[in-house]
Amino acid sequence: MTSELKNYATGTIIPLGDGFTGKSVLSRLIIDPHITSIEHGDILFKTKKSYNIELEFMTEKILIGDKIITSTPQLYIFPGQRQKENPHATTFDEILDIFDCFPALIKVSVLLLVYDVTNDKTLHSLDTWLRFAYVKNWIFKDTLIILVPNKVDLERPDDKTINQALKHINEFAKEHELPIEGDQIIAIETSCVSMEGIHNLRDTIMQWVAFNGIQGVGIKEIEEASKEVLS
Ligand SMILES: Nc1nc2c(ncn2[C@@H]2O[C@H](COP(=O)(O)OP(=O)(O)OP(=O)(O)O)[C@@H](O)[C@H]2O)c(=O)[nH]1
Ligand SMILES: [Mg+2]
Repeated sequence: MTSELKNYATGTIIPLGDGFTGKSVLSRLIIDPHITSIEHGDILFKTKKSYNIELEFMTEKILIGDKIITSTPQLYIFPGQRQKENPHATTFDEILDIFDCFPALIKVSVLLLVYDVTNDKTLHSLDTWLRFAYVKNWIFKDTLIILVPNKVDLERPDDKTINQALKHINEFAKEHELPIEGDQIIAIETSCVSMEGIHNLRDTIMQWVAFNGIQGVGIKEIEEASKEVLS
């Protein structure tokens, strides 16, 4: 059989956080950080408030030991809006009710807890968002939780705030007996304007899914195996 095997890994990524914290823009930038300044401007200024689920994916070949893994994280981006503003504006809960049946929403590889560093309320809301992920049973032994202080171009978050938030998530995980270790809770500061942290966030997700995502072996190996059987 050929040594050129194709190995795949996939995983679900869910950004959670209040409206206007930057979930949609951030997701669009991490799937393709190598964009022109015009495309960057379009993403920043033309991304509309979400009223529906947004689906994105990114794919990259990652070398792990002597194996090349094709890592394909899939992003499911929900609206952050929880209150009904008007009869036509769909909320997070309404959208989730519709898509709850997605098999991909059973276990989450990477949970992004996104807040806006210029708005403390969005930081405090993360407790509710984390509770929500817990109630949905999204967090399992292979989940990485990334706290994402976003919009750091506007204001520098202090380390104390970030460490307290990480401590809070850690304590929540212990209290609720979540099957994750302390090193599965990290923080990556980002700015969708200066692009600070965006490549790091993308690489961290890619690597995590390559190592810990749902693994599969591709057609190439199956083809070669069936040729062997037939010969
Ligand atoms: N200055 C600054 N603005 C940002 C940053 N990230 C996002 N924004 C802006 O913040 C606004 C909200 O971004 P979205 O990505 O639509 O926010 P969202 O979390 O998806 O909001 P909902 O769809 O309502 O849940 C947009 O005007 C973005 O251009 C950032 O890092 N810095
Ligand atoms: Mg959005």
